[in-house]
Amino acid sequence: MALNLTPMYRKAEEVFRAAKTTPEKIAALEEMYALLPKHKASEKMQAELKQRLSKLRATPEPAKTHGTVDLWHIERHGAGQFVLLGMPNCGKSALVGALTKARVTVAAYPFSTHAPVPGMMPYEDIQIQLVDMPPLTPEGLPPGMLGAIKAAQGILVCIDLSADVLEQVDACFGTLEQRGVVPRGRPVPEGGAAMLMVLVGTKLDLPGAAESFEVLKELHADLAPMLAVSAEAGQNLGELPRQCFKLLDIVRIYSKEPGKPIDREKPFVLPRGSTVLDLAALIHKDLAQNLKRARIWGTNVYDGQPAPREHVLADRDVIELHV
Ligand SMILES: Nc1nc2c(ncn2[C@@H]2O[C@H](COP(=O)(O)OP(=O)(O)OP(=O)(O)O)[C@@H](O)[C@H]2O)c(=O)[nH]1
Ligand SMILES: [Mg+2]
Repeated sequence: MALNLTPMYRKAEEVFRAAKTTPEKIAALEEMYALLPKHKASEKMQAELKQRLSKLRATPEPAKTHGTVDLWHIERHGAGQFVLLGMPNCGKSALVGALTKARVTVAAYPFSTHAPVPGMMPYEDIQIQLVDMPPLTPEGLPPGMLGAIKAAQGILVCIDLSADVLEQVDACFGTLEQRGVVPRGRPVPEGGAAMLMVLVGTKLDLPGAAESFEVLKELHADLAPMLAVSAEAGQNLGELPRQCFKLLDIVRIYSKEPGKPIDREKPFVLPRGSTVLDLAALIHKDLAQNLKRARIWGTNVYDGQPAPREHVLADRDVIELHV
């Protein structure tokens, strides 16, 4: 059987030949892979392309330190940062695309994401940062990726519910554990990191997905909190930010200037257990030093009750600080 390569494929091949840098070569090879007719006669070529891609990904451009941006450094924004990890093609980018305004690449072929892409996911009146990541592979992680994972607070471990779920769970959690990344609450190996983790079953709209999710819940209930979603059908997407918020264990506090209305636009976000003094310090260090008294509107208090500096704040409390 002939390969029947299309003119578009030939064009992508030309682009590959002209490519100078590794990312350019990777992008061109991905295009070639996407445009290669998928049939029996092209199987050898598909395998070759995949092999060339893995090789290129394993030998990225040398890290540049001067005047360039470190791709793997994702500045934290919002109330918390979660990275999405999972096997190739499991639906990470589609999920980030559905929950944020980030410009992600969603593609029917594996390895379509090769650098982190951050986006902000709204939850009620705050935002939580999601970071789309390249896939985990048996060959290992690209240099820089482990650092980016550990720098986040949490991981959304994405498991494609339309594929072999148990295999993916072993591969994903195994890859992380080998590198010292464990769920919070477990002993942390030296140099490792304890992280918030959620197991997110993806592609819930596909046949058999709901049943696979039940299997996961039955066999791996102790691994991490779990939820099943579909980025494409929009199933359960509201549950994901709620779960992230719950795990972050934070409180939202609104400030009120004396004699002025409450600023409900942008809450301050603090770890649960924070006090009035912590809030003052977060707003400005001088404010903490000069704080004379505070009043509080919220949970388990009467409106405008005086609050001592060590008063522990509850989610959605309103605080008026006097200096
Ligand atoms: N039916 C269905 N298909 C989905 C869903 N989410 C993603 N897909 C499809 O799965 C394929 C892979 O999606 P991506 O989001 O690119 O997967 P990825 O995990 O980012 O892939 P890599 O970046 O290569 O690791 C695409 O063809 C998507 O259209 C979903 O919820 N339902
Ligand atoms: Mg992707």
